[in-house]
Amino acid sequence: MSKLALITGATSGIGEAAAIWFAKSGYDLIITGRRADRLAALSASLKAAYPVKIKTLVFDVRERDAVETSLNSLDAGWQKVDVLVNNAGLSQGLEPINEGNTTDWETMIDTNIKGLLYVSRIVSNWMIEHKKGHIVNLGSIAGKQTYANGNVYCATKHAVDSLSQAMRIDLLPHLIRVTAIHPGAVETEFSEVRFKGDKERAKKVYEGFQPLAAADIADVIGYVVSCPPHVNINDLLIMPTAQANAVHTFRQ
Ligand code: NDP
Ligand code: 8X3
Repeated sequence: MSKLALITGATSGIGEAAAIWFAKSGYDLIITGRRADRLAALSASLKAAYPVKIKTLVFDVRERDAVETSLNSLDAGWQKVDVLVNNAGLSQGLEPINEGNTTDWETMIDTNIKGLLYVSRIVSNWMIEHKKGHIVNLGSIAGKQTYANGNVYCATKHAVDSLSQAMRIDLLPHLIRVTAIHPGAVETEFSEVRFKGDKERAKKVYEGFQPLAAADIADVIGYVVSCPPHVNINDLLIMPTAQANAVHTFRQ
């Protein structure tokens, strides 16, 4: 029987690359995001390339009712999730705390923390029921280190770090594995979203050094879920070689 992975935020970047890794590795998939057209295109291309079953679910992780209705609409077979990748997330803005846009703050908190919790609550219960499961949370170097003007984004990723520790404890009696993956700079749509469509400013973030690619993180996710059942990678920090930490990047 095929294994099943549920990936939130599969419409671009790390989530999309993870979906490709799982499909290539023979997993059936539930892929989610807000952009229905992208989910449909990804589903079609993966089904054309690999013998996998794919369910697409369109919802905004910030909307608790929508998350619950959408996930609970899955029939019993689709609830037997082996791997949940809590990837949907974003940053909005890069301003000092006294100038921050409060709507941006709410968007980040609602997406990166509350959205992750809404999805995890439902899926962890399925995992408990089926006596199996592995939750992979996308944290960030921003969840290990706070950098100038990163304030609320960094706080949300510190929360992901903390919630990953909490899940590991609370789900321990059920032997559900929980891994937090904390990447440094990965060139995706992340900076374009942070700078609200300003492509030039977004491009500058990755100038002068080789950032990670989304596929690099997908490979790491693939590694952690492929470990034998008695092995859990708790926490992984993965940086571009040219980036020592959140603030020291060697640019040429
Ligand atoms: P992208 O912007 O390329 O992808 C973000 C994904 O999240 C999209 O699929 C988007 O889908 C989804 N998403 C965002 N908001 C919502 C929402 N409200 N409801 C549902 N889905 C949502 O960025 P990345 O791939 O880089 O980011 C993926 C994760 O990795 C994030 O959690 C990010 O914080 C983290 N990360 C990224 C790093 C980087 O440098 N890029 C480094 C460290 C961590 P849609 O818009 O269709 O809803
Ligand atoms: C994304 C990486 O350094 O821009 O989480 O916060 S960073």
